[in-house]
Amino acid sequence: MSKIPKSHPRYHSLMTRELISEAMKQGIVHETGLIAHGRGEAFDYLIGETTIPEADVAEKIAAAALLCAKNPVISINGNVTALTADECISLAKSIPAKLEVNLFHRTPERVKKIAALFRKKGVKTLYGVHPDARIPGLDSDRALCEKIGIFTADVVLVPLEDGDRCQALQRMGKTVIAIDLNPLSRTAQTATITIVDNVTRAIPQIEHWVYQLKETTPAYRQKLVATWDNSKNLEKVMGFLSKRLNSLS
Ligand code: PTJ
Repeated sequence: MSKIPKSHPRYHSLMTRELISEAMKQGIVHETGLIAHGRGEAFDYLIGETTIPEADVAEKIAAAALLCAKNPVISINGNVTALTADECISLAKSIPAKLEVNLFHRTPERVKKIAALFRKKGVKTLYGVHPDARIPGLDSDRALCEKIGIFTADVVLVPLEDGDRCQALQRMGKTVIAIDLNPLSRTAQTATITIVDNVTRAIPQIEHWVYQLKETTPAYRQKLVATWDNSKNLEKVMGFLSKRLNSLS
């Protein structure tokens, strides 16, 4: 990794870039993952590189949905592995939830490398390595999944998703929690719960809420999920963005 001085005003952002770039060299992140990261960075800049209140409330509802679920699954891709493997493992333990590898640019080599990394970090079962089911209506390899994992999951957390699978999972009747810095993306627009935040901040914050909400009753958590209005929250995110841009101009 390149040496970035800690005093650099963009230290955190540059270090994150280094992580993504290193993971691409190792064959974990697909080269288009760099482009996706750049798009994410641009939106993160616009929201002020912080968890905005609208994201925090969505993270709370996401935690409630994951705790209410019978078979919750966290979907893992290249970028998520590079940026938040430890945080996803920790979140999965706190719920508890399954971790399933699901790649848009799927190759046996990438799956193997990602599985090896999770194994090294102590994960005994990473689902999706040997898929035995397909998500209906999807032609890409994103459709490949595991019967006891994503295929039968009632709640799926999909950090950094492409819109097609998000819609296909919705058609299967699942609750889809998406983390996407772009509030205009198809994923953001179609998910059941959309978190407009950086995955590096969102995953630990969902875990924070998991522990807070474990102190409440199942009825309270169910009510939080049932009364969630995703469109309204997305409207508020857009309101936040336009206010922020106006205040800066
Ligand atoms: O590892 P694979 O093969 O499954 O491929 C993963 C990528 C990310 C390449 C693939 O899913 C893809 O092409 O995604 P998209 O369609 O480019 O969408 C990625 C979305 O994630 C974009 O809307 C970005 O704004 C957003 N994004 C990028 N980085 C972050 C992010 N959202 C949250 N946190 C980030 N760090």
